[in-house]
Amino acid sequence: MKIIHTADLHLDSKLSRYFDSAKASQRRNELLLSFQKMVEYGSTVGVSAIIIAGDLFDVRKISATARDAVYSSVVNNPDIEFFYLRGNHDADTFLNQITEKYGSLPENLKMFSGDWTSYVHTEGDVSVVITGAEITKENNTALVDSLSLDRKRINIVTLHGQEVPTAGKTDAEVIPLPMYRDRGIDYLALGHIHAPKIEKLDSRCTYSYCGCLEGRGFDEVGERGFNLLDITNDGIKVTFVPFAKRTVFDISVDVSDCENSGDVIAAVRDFASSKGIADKDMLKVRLSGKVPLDTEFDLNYITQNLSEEYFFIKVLDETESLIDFESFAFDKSLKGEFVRLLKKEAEKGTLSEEEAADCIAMGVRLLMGEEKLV
Ligand SMILES: [Mn+2]
Repeated sequence: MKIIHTADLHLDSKLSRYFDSAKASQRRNELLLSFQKMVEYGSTVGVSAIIIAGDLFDVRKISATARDAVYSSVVNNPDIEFFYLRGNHDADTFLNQITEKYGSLPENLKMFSGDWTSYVHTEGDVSVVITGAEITKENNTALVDSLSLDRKRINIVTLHGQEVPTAGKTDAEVIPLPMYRDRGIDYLALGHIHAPKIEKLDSRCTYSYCGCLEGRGFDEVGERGFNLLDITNDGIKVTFVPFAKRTVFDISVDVSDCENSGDVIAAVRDFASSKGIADKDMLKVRLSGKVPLDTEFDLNYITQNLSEEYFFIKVLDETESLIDFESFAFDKSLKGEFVRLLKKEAEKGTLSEEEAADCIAMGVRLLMGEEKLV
């Protein structure tokens, strides 16, 4: 038996932090398409269930496009049972709207509530019990005490919340993970944390945050996808399947040897390709290293050039200025006077060496008439 474990799709995310409205709309469609393609993939490899461990939607007000596409994916795949556990981002909008528009929920869409609900899911001679409960601030600490599983069955438990080491009183949606040890769980299908992780909880149980299906911003760097469970009566094999259309990267490129903006562009390009970063990807580039004070990098020009090559790029200048004090020692200009003054302040201890270097870099750039000051 094969089961997909997915979570945190965040369909209809606004995505306005980095993208203009056209790009945000494109990316929103891509999130939806990835969901549809994952279901198609499941159908192709013979998956009999898809567990959505929360945050299918991002916002209360969902688009008709996303609503209808998700509905169609469910009804057009009657051989797959969809186990949809709502997360902190999910509202009742989707369920209410499809009930209103289509008359009822699809038969193969199984829902959960604030109490434990179990479904027996069978295919051939393999039968699993899928149990889940939606965590709220009212039930978050008591929930684990009321979990009762038949240890003779293959048990999958699904939850959406932040893993925490102990069960303290809190308003947040938390999962006191150690309390789920030795409860007869074979696989704990979690949602809420967007970075994928697969670990053992006890000798019997594997727990996993499968992560979000697509990275949306620079807090979601790295591979994204879903988990594919291969279940026999001997056990559960868990495989992470990378599936995102685009990957988000955050890289640091040493530009110490670059003399101008063109060199920086070439250095970023070389570094990105050495890391296997493709033009469809999104990247944040931190320029690092030490560059001479009189070297001028034009961040706007660099960004615009590289924007032609990647889906999205953000360039930050994190370089340090190399200041050759000797070269200013006899400089009769205002610049030389300024550097000598600050150097003296640093020697007196009025300014730390770092502060003096920052002031010198900023001041000298200003005096040289550079467009960008920071
Ligand atoms: Mn969440």
